[in-house]
Parts: sequence; structure tokens; C-alpha cells
Amino acid sequence: MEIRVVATRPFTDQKPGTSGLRKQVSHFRKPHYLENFVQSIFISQQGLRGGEMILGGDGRFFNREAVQVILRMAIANEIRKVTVGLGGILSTPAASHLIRTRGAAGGIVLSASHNPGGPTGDFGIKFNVANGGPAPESVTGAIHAASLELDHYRIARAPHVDIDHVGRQHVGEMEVEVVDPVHDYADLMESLFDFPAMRALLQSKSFSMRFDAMHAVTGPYAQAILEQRLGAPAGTVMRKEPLADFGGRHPDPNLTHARELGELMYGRDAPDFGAASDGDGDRNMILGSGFFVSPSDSLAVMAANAHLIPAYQAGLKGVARSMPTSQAVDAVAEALGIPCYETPTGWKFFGNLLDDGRITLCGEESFGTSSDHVREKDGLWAVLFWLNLIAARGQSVATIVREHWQRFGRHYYTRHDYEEIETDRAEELMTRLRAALSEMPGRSFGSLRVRAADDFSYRDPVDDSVSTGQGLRMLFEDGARIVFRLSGTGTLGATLRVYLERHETRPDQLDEDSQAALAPLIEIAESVADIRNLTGKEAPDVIT
Ligand code: G16
Repeated sequence: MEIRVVATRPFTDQKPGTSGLRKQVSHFRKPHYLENFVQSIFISQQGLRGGEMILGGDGRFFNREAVQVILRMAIANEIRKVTVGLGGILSTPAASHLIRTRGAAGGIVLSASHNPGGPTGDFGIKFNVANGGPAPESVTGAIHAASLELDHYRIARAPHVDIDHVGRQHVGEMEVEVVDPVHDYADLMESLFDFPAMRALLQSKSFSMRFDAMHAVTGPYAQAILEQRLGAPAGTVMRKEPLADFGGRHPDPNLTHARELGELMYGRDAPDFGAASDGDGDRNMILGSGFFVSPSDSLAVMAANAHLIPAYQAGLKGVARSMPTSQAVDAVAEALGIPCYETPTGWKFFGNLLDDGRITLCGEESFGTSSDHVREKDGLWAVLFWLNLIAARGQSVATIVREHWQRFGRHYYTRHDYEEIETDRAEELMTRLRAALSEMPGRSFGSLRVRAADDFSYRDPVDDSVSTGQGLRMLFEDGARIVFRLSGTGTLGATLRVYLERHETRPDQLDEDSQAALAPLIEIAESVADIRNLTGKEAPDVIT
């Protein structure tokens, strides 16, 4: 088969962010742009040569085209075998599982997660290493370095590869195996949870649930697991057909973008349990009837109740959360007498802790939770965990969470996002704030006194690697926190994230509205960072 060596020039903007390279589709369609990045993966990850690679994505616009390009480049870069999801589809957790079970050298996942799709939307590409997890910083750094040196890429002049039929074929020297994207993943879920109890719950007349697949990748997974294996009534899965543009909406599981689900869950005769997942199936939102479970609380409730789930009956080795995630899970870890690790934002930082057997569960405020069953966050897994929990405790979502608060206190929590700010302005805000940190300890804001203030850095306890500049923290004497950081997943300008948290233990103060309960902190955050002035915005664009 003819291999073309195509001359190219480096792009200077191919540094992977929090989760791979995310850009607008139009950016990815620039001549050589996708090819350059893929070649940088192949050059820097020599372990792929002669090995097996997993390939799939969330089915968004440009997914199929990118799959064909990557297959032709894989041939030219001497990959022995590529296993690809039918139609080029694999949810992120299913890709992670396949990498692990196949003993693959790595995988390429095509997704821009919860970002909008379609020709004017976003696309993304992410490399996962042999443990099934997102590449650590050492690997993304090597990919980026290779992208800056690139002067050619290799691509085979191969015919269009059929990815629409399950089976094996040879294209040149390379084997391509097209697999059912759902089957192995559904088996894995069945091995973790008490399916008979969940089936009984879903089939009982007194219980109902809705899952919003947001016209994204989890539609087929949720139908196979919830409706087929667990016997939930047809229609339990809403917006179930995956669409290349997600029906024109953001596949972002929150109350703004999962509007219909929210209306149902807060309406009359609301279902007992509501849930949603995102574009590539790794995020989750959990709702009870008229009740929203914050992702940080969800992680804590899961940790406190893990012994009720078959896979975690023996107890948890430890837990981890990203730094901006609330400290609710810390309180559970303390009660359980297990370690709790605090990592920077980004799932890649959990990989070593999971591989080293230090933790069993981990999660983030950004609607992500998972366990050691894969090395990615896992949306449907979290939904099934909650379903199993409801079946085991025989209580509503709201009762489970309120009882948790009575026991551990409530960590009131919110995140304010200021989107599409001019990059210079956002950098200026962070620079000014960073400079002010050293003056903050001892300063009082009303009744709140700053105990410490720093720019978070993390030393990985397994390989001793250090990551700096991971978010500016104001830590108050009563345990409250304000964290500022710039998002690493946006594609337009900069997004400022402000995370706010305080712990409340008074039993009669646990059912307040989060924004009201955090109002004094919100005011401090806005004034110390001069947000209105520097962003030109009167209010956050998104509040979660
Ligand atoms: C990705 C990462 C998460 C991170 C989130 C938000 O999620 O996998 O670890 O918490 O982005 O990151 P940032 O605050 O930098 O935008 P996903 O679901 O977008 O792949």
C-alpha cells in the first residue's frame, strides 16, 4: 500500500488542555491540522508502533471523517491493529474499558465532551494511555513538543474503511476490528451492580425514572442497560438518538441544558429519579423528585454508601477529589478512616492513584465521578450506582442526601463561570490576584478571616511529578474556601471559574438555597478579583 509522506509546518496551538485538544470544527478542518496532531501522537508514543490501538468518539460532526484520516495514518505509522467502535462510536468510559481489556497500547478518543457540536461547534481529540486513562502531563507534554517540531506526516493512500459492520478486516498490513461499542461496557456494569434489585425497582409500579441522553453518545448505552437489561419501561431514556449536532443543543448535563428533564423532575408527578449524561458519556447529573444533587455531594454520598453496592462491599481503599471540588467527601473519608487525596482539575491526575491501588472512588465538581473499574469518569456508572443505592436503601434521593447532611453537615457549594472573556483580561485578573495572595492571610472580610492563600500545586505521591499553577485559593479560618482558575477546556476566549464553598453543621440550617447560603463569599470573590471591572460582566454566565 502506498504511503505518502506529506510536508507540513508546525501549528503553535496544539498544546492539549485539561482534556485533550479542543477547538472549533472549522479549526480542525484547516489543512493538515488534524493530521499534524495525530502524527505528533504517533511520533511521541512509540509504544503504539506494532501494537493495538482503540479508536472511537462521541459521534459528533467530523467524527467519521477524523476516524478515516486516523486509520490511514495508523497504517502509515505501522500500528498493528486498530479496534474501532461501530460507526466510529465509543463513549469515553467504554473506550477506557476496551483499552484495558484488550491490553491495547493506547487509544484515541474523539470528543469535545459537553461542548456543542455541528459544523459551527467544537471537536476534540484526546490520547489515552495503556491504563485506559487520559494521558498524564508528561505524555501530553511530549505530544505538544513533537507538534512544534513537525515537518511531515505519514498517511496511507488507502480506500475508505468500512466501519459500519462488526468484524475484522485487513487494510494493507493493518488489522481493523469493528466492535459493538455497547456490549462489553454493559457486561462490565452488570458485573458491578445488583441488577436483580435494580430490575425489581425499575419494574415496580411505585417507581419511575428518566434518563436524558441529550442526543449524545449514551443513548444506545442507556437503552441497552436501562431498558433492555434492567427492563425499565420504554421511554425511560429521553432524547436517545445520537445526533451529530446533538439536536443543536449543548450536550451538557445541567439544569440549563437538560431543560426538559429539569421541568419533569420539578413538575407535578415528577419521576422519582432523573439523570443525564454528556456528549461523550463521562459526566453525570443526578436528580430526585424536585431535588438536585450537587456533584460534590454525589461523590460524598457514594463514598458513604459504597458498602451497599456489590462491587464495593469490601470497602474503599481511599478516595480522591479535584482541588476545587467541595470537601464533602473529605468528611466521609475521615469517618471511614481512609485517605482522601486532593488533585488538580483533570481526570488524568487520578490515574496514578487508581493504578497504585490507593483509591477506589474519585470525582470532580464538574459532574464527573468514577471508580477503579475504568480510568475515566463514567456517567452511566454513576447513574447505575445511584439506582442501586436507591434500591438498597429503599429511600428517595432527597432523603438519602438530607440524611447525609444531618450526619456530616452540608458543604454548601457553587461554581460561577464567566465565559468568553478576552484572554488578556482573564490573564490580568489572575496575575493581579496571584500578586495579592501573600497579603491575604490574616485579612478579615466581615466575620470571615483568611487563614491561608496560595496558588495550588500538586506533588503526585506515586511518581513525584509536580504540577504547579493549578488554581488560586483563599482558605478561611472556618473552613470556607474560594478558588479561582481559568478553564482548560473552552474554545473561545477564556473562561473564569470561581468555586465557593462553606460547611454548615447546624441541623436547622441545612436546607437553604446555595446562592443565598454563599452570598457573603460570593461578594468577597467578586470584590477581591474585581470581576465586574475586569470581565465587563455584571453576573456569571453559568451558575452550577
Ligand atoms: C474535563 C476533564 C475534567 C475537568 C473538566 C473541566 O471534563 O476531564 O477533569 O474537571 O474538563 O475542566 P476545566 O475546568 O479546565 O474546563 P470533560 O467532561 O469536559 O472531558
